[in-house]
Amino acid sequence: MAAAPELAAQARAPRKVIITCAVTGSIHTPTMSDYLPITPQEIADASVEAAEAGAAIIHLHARDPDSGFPSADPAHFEPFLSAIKTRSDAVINISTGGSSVMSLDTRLAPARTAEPEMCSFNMGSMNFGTFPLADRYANWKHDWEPELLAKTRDTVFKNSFADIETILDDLGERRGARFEFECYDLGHLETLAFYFRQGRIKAPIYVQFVLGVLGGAGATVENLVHLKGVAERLLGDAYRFSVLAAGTKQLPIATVGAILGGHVRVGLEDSLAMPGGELATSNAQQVRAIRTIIEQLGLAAATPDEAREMLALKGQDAVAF
Ligand code: KMH
Ligand code: ZN
Repeated sequence: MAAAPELAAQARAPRKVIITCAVTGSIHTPTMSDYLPITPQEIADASVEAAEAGAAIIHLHARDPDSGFPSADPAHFEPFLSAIKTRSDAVINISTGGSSVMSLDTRLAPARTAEPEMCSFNMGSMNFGTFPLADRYANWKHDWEPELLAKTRDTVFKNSFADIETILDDLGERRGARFEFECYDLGHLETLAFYFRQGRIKAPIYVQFVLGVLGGAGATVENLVHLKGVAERLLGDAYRFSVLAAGTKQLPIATVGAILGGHVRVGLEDSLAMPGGELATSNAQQVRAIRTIIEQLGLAAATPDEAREMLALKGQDAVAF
């Protein structure tokens, strides 16, 4: 005889949460943290360690190995792309954002060359201000650091409709890339829905709610809930969402994202710190922290292959590196 229902309660299979780790980016500069990966070896090691800690997707930028200056030169990507692919089965997600001072062609070069499973995709032009970060430092390792930060005061991060269509055609149609659609504000979701209705974006649509960038929506629970409501109305069940917050709000806001049914992104690209304000000593430390929270919520970190399944990716064998 079957046991009484309350005795037979089976633990439900935990919802799988995709953890993305963005290991270096183009926002932070070498002076800001000795833990920021700069060289190909450091970027590869940080990526593999993040994957071993539970990240299913690694989001990648490159840097000039000597100066740490943000680079979109495919030659700066190649050494770590092959290393990460050899040492882990993580999904590699190459930035098409590069840095806001780069031309679109420069930004797209690494993804056009490497043909990764995933690319980031910025869904609108915007101000992208990192100049306030300069106020925190008196001395710099490199002259370019304060200069680049100051430049963001009068730089528009350009992502016109023509730019968006170029990325859809070049990387989506022609190279089979799937996208992490970076939505910093409500209008970015409207643009995403426009191209979805045009049939140029296919479900499942992976929306990254990006909060806390100066020029986009602030890193608050209210903004996340509002943006999620807008996405629900515009995209229905065609979308999945992840949450990234810049700065010390990164883990708390990602936690709310997981509670709301989403996936999460962490990494030194967007926050050099842990919630208490102390410097994170590695990307893996942030991955371990959000993974522990996810598991405490009765959820589980998705594997790379589970992420590939959820996001309909083309597979690691279909890349060009
Ligand atoms: N740094 C994040 C706020 C990209 O690389 O294309 C957004 C980002 C964009 O990662
Ligand atoms: Zn990025």
